[in-house]
Amino acid sequence: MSGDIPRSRDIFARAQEIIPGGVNSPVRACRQVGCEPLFMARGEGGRVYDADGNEYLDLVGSWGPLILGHAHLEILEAIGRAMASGTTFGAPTEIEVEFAEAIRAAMPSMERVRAVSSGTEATMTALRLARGFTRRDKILKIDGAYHGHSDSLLVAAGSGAATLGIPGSAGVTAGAARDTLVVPHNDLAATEAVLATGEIAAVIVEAIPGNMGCVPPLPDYPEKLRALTAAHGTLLIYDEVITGFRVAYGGAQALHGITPDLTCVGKIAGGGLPAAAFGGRADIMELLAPLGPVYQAGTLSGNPLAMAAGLKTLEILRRPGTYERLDRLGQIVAEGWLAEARARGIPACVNRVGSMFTLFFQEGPVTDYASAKRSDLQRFGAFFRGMRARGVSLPPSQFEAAFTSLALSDDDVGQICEAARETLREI
Ligand code: KE4
Repeated sequence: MSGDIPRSRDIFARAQEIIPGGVNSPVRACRQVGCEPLFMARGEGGRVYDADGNEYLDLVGSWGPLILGHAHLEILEAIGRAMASGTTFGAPTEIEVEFAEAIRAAMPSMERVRAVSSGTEATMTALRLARGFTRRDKILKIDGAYHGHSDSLLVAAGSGAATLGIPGSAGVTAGAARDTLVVPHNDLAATEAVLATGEIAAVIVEAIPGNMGCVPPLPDYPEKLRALTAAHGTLLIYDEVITGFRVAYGGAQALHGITPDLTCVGKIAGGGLPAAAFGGRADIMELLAPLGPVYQAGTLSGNPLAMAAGLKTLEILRRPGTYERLDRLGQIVAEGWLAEARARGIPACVNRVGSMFTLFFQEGPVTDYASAKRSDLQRFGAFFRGMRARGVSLPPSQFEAAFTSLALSDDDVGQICEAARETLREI
């Protein structure tokens, strides 16, 4: 059981005096689950330790990047070696070429690759490229999908099936939202109706959504979406910031067997440091400055330390047995939780792809954002708090995916299932 958190509380009080909400990213504030955030002090393998020294088995993995766990020695050594030569040059370096080559080797659809510092930059620029290439202004996103916080993607679904976007955040202008249309996940009919206008530059999808909770595409969706976009001259953008190197070394596009026009990767690709990338068809990517008229830039793009961390992570992930192990760990936890919930007559269902999964507190099935929102958020909050009290750190939202890392042992996942058994008994 984890102990009290006086130091975390003190730091949180201080943090709130200067950082809005006391956090540098909103979801870390744990507001949906009715408790204060823990201030973490260190991580080691499959565990994190808060400022009060309490230990937690970690199923957040920094929201995906830490597929190998915390403070992996080989990654720390790779960063250390890179650091010995300096941290950034504002000039091209060889390691950026190695990184781009490794990304393309994993995902051949990425014929050309540009590195950036966050998933937001990657998706924002992929959309700008799509508009520049097709000379169309409108884009289509999926209700409940999150692609980072650029204006045209912070758009909520209006009412009805295929709707003109409305600002999903204060500060997003009607103009910025106007060119973004929104349709439900897994709804090919609504998607086709929008594409048939011939006005859509691109459809951007989370290849396997994680931001409504884990909600995989229905079996025929990827292939039909690919055909629909091609038929209407609309580019298909696979946002693989979560799924890239997570669900398979080649990402969801490898599982789906389809070739997107553009792909965005991040999180795991940076190995725990700030790096992301976008890439795709050469004829599209070569519109990018300095070759073409679509501008994009970044002071720390391709940062050598982040490249080193990302390259080492990818090297380790290529080792035999990696994804079988990740899938097994995810399966044991997800199925263990579901069995315990069912044994207690608690309405629950699980969506899982490999080592990313979500336990929804409802009968299910959960196939889109509207169905995900029918989950019992009170019960999820109680589950989150009970698991935290038993030393297991979960993403603080029903609408996020949990991740098992390679650093978890069989005993660790046994401990996680035992904590769930006890927690589900009490909620
Ligand atoms: P960043 O700008 O946060 O690096 O990436 C944005 C992004 C893009 N695409 C997908 C599919 C993503 O999931 C994300 C970011 N994910 C969130 C939560 N799942 C990161 C956590 C946070 O916002 O603090």
